[in-house]
Amino acid sequence: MSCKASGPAAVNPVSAMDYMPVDKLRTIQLERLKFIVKRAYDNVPLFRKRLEERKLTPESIRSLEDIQKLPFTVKADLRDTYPFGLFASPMKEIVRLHASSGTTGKPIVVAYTEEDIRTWSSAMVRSLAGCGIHEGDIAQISFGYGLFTGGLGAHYGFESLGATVIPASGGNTERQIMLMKDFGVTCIACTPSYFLHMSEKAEQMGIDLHDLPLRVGVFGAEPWTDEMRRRIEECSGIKAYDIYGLSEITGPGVGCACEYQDGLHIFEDLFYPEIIDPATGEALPDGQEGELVLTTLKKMAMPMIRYRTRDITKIVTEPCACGRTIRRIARISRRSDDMFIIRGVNVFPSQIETAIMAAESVLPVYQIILTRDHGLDNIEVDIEVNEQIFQDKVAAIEDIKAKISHSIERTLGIRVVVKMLAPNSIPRSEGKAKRVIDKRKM
Ligand code: DLL
Repeated sequence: MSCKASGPAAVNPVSAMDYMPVDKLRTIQLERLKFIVKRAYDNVPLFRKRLEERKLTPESIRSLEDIQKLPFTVKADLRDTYPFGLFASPMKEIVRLHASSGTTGKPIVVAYTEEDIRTWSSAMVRSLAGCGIHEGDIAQISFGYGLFTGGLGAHYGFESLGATVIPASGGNTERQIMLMKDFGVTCIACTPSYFLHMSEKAEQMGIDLHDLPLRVGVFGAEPWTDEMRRRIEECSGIKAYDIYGLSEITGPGVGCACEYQDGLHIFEDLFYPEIIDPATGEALPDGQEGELVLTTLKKMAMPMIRYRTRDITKIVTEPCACGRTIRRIARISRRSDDMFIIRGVNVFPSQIETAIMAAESVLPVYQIILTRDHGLDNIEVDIEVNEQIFQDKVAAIEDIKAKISHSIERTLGIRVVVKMLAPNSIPRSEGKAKRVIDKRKM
C-alpha cells in the first residue's frame, strides 16, 4: 500500500484489534487504562486534585471495572481550564490544536502530539476500511477544514488509506458538484444534511447522482435517523455510512458503521466506552440506553478520562455479522441536551424527524420552531414538499400535513402545527444543520 502524501503515514486498513479475542482486548484495555490514568495524574493538576479528593491513586485501578471509581470529566472542565489547562504534554510536543465553537463564550481547545495524529489517522483508516473504501478511491472531503476536526480528521484518514483526496471543505455547492462529476469522485465525506443539499443542487444542475461513479458516503457530525439514511441512499444510489466522533475525544473516527450498517463499532482499544444513567451517573449494563461516556486509552497530549459526551445510545449486545469483536453502539439520534420540554413533555428532534421521513413527497428538510404565546408553549414544524406537490396538489398537501401531525401527536402526545413550505424555503447548512429554533428565549 502506498501513501501519496508527505503528511500522514500509510496505515494497514485491516487492524487485528478489530477482530481480537475479547479477553485479549480487555487485557490491552486495562494496561492502557492504567497508563493513561497515571499520565493524567502526573501531568494534569485538575485530574490529580480530583483523585486526591477521592483518596485514589493510579494504583487504585486494578481492573476495568475500577474505572467506575474515577471522576467524570465534563465540557465545563475544558472551559474552566481554557485554553491549555488539561494538556498532559509540554507545548513543544504538541503539533496541532483544534477548537470547537461552543454555543456561548470561549471555545474548547483540544491538542494532539504527533503520535496522537497517527493514532487518530489509524482510527479513521479503520473506519473508512469498514465502509468498503480502499486505495484508489477518489475522496471528496466536504467537512469544514479549519478548527473543526471533521475536515483534517477525514483528510489524514483518507490519505493514510491510500485514497486520492480532494480537500473541498464545505460551501460553494455548485462547484462541489462539478468537482464530483469531473474528477470521478467515488467517496464523499460530509454531514448528512449537507449531502442532501448537494443532491438537491445536483438535480437543479441536471445531474443525476446515480449516473456518477460516487459509491460511498461517510456521514456524521450531527444526529441523523435511519429513515434519513434510506432517503439519502435512494436519492443518490450510494451507500451511506455513519461515522461518529467528538473533538474532546479526538474528532471523527471514534466509531463507525461497517458494511452491515447496523450500529457503529467503537475502536475500543483506543476509546473505552461506558453507558451511564444521565441522571444518577450510575453505570448501565450493555443493551440499556443512556449517556455515552468515553475514556481515551492512548491520547498523549490531552487524555480524557470518563468524558460525558451527552450523546444518548446503548451498547449493542449481539455480535456483528462482520466478525469484528469490538463492540457496537446504536446510532446516536439524540443528545441529552437536544431535548426540549413542551407543555411538560420531553421532546427530541429525532422523534419528529422519524415522523416526517415516513411521509411521502416531503423533502428531508425541516425545522422545528418553538414559540411562547401568553405563557403557553407551541411547536411548529416547517417541512418542505417537492415541487410537483407544491405546484398543483392542494388536497395532497393537506393530506400529508394531517398524516405527519397525527404521527407526531401519536408519538409525543401533544398537538403540533405542521406547515408545508415550497422547496428552498428553509436555509440549507453546509455543516451541522440547525434543526430547532427556540424563540421562547429570544
Ligand atoms: O462533529 C467530529 C466529527 C466530524 C464526527 C465528522 C463525525 C464526522 P464536534 O464538533 O466536537 O465533533 O461535535 C461532536 O457531534 O458529541 C455528537 O453529538 C455529534 N455527532 C458527531 N457524529 C455524530 C453521528 C465532530 N454520527 C458531537 N451521529 C457529538 C450523531 C454525531 N451525532
